[in-house]
Amino acid sequence: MAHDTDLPIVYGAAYSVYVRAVRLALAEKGVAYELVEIDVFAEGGVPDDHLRRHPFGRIPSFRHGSFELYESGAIERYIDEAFAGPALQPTTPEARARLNQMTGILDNYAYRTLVWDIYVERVSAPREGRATDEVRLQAALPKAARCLTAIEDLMANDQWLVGTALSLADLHAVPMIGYVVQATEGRDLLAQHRRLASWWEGMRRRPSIQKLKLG
Ligand SMILES: N[C@@H](CCC(=O)N[C@@H](CS)C(=O)NCC(=O)O)C(=O)O
Repeated sequence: MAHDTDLPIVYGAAYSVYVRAVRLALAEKGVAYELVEIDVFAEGGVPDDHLRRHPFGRIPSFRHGSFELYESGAIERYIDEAFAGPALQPTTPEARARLNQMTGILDNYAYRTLVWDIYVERVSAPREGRATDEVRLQAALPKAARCLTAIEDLMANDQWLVGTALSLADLHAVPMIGYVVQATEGRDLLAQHRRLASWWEGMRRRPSIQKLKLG
């Protein structure tokens, strides 16, 4: 059970896509929180105390009072429903279904391709002294294009992914798009998706996104 005075805790790392999405939801609700840094890639493996919070050893996990939760989608919905502030989920069944569909597409088809195959290969690998795997990157481009087209085809309008206001779908997508556009190929792909590019221009200016330096 959580009380109004309990400060939520996000366990994770500032670079993580899913930690970022949860932090954006907290920021947009105007909720103060603590970020406890966890190194899931530590040499000795995932720290034991984190495995107790998250049996799959991923980030983020979350605590509010005595209530503990993992899986970013569940955490984002809890944040929206447990705290005051602007609603981050639409009310109609159709728009709510779209929100679930969008986050499903992002998690199941976009995340690996945009972040690992394109951003990590083009931007992080050389930064860490490793050569880009060009075969992996080139193979990812049509898959990434399919993801962006699918998202764009479902977008509610040029401003929001679902519904008529900012929602968890936008916040779930921002960290992935924020990574892929750091690669030349990712910027080119986004430019070929006019409505999504227009959405990104609006999103990247939001204070919550600027504060985490995601835009
Ligand atoms: N389905 C999980 C995915 C979380 C996830 O994959 N997080 C990444 C960081 S963005 C992670 O923990 N990676 C560590 C690993 O793959 O071992 C969620 O939505 O919370």
